[in-house]
Amino acid sequence: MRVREHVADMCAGPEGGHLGGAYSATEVLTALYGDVMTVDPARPTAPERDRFVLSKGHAAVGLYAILAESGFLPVEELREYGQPGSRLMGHPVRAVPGVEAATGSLGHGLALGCGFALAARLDGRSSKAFVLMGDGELQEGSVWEAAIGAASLGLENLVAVVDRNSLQLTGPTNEIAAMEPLAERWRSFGWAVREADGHDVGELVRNLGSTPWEPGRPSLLIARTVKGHGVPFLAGQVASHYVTLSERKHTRVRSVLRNAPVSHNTGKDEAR
Ligand SMILES: Cc1ncc(C[n+]2csc(CCOP(=O)(O)OP(=O)(O)O)c2C)c(N)n1
Ligand SMILES: [Mg+2]
Repeated sequence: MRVREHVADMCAGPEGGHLGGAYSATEVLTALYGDVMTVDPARPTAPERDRFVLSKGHAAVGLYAILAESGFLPVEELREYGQPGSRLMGHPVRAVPGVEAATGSLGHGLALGCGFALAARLDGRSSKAFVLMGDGELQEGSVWEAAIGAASLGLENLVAVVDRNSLQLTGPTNEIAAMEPLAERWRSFGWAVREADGHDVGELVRNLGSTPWEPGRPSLLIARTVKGHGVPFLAGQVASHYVTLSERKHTRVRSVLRNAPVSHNTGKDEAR
């Protein structure tokens, strides 16, 4: 799929990029921008638009790719990623059309989403706020403050997705900090919770497109994913977190993506 190819191209530049977390989130981004969200690239600041916050801002290369494929940015601009003077930096900023918030310091996106959702309610708009978090990111205490706030305010127009790729910067999330039972934890905070195959666009659209799942509650989707999904020699590898692809590796990644397009159903085979 073109999003993954763009990401590979960006990660082959001098800046490198967070490929693993962009590939685990590719189908979530595709579902959101392709079907679920009400956004218009011709009017990126229209008041009635839905808001998206990439709380795991390090996956910026994935966001730039989907924004370009959705018409917010010229596809050619992706070549400028990481170059001096480019607005496409290692972490996203609001100078980029479609980027609602500067992110990269983990743990802040859910609170931003709460603000967007509350503002919409106060203004009488039907806009929703969508927030994508990493699973390692959930170790930030501010996430749980925002989770309490969202449920207390009854923000049913807030939708959060956890990219549950089970890896963070230095290893498996469950070995670094106990994460489970993740769904029960969010439920106990007052959220409506569902789980889905995070590489199945249809399943993601069905779930993310039908919120609120419970009246008066914010929605949390645990998207089961594989870090680096789509390229067998990177999938499920901690080392996929941040890569600068050599010319040889770039060619290999491009040929895998071209010759064996990613199945949207499961990442399990490719993790082996
Ligand atoms: C507050 C903060 N601490 C540390 C970092 C450095 N950092 C960048 S990515 C990352 C790991 C995040 O893991 P996860 O949330 O699971 O992301 P994913 O696996 O989706 O890439 C860390 C620690 C950061 N960006 N912000
Ligand atoms: Mg992770």
